[in-house]
Amino acid sequence: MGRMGLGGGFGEKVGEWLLFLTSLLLSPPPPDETPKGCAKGRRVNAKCFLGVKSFETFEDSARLCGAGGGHLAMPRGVTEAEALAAYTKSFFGPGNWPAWIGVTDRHSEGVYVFQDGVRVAPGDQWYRHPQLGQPNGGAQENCVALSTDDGKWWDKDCGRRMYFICEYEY
Ligand SMILES: [Ca+2]
Repeated sequence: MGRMGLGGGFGEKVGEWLLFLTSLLLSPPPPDETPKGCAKGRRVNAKCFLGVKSFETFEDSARLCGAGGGHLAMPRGVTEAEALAAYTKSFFGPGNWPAWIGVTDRHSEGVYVFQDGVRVAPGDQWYRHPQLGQPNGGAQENCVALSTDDGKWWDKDCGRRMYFICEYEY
């Protein structure tokens, strides 16, 4: 095989390569059927929790979750609360961080509701302590964060910047 032959073979290879590249560029990306948050977060029931390691106010956290098609986490009942606590401990750990969830008493002091207006059912979700028992912030603290090591709830000043947890429908 002479020089031309080699050159031709090379040209063919380049041609195949370009065809391959073109096919990559022209073929549509595979459809993303995984709801945002479910690929990386934790699924429980028909939802997925996704922790976000960015320090934001409650309002900005809610906005950021909403931008992805979800909302701040709304753990309902024991199963979801336990799943969320286990997830946040592993995701945000090591260490203990407060992280916003979608619960406030902004509209009526002492009446805690989820972001969709559903009232929080009585339970042992609050941190219990003889002196530091929660909620204890009165009108100064109207948003709820959970501590990432045990999942217990604390009322906090809504303007504080902290990690947060989004929720997406599965
Ligand atoms: Ca309050």
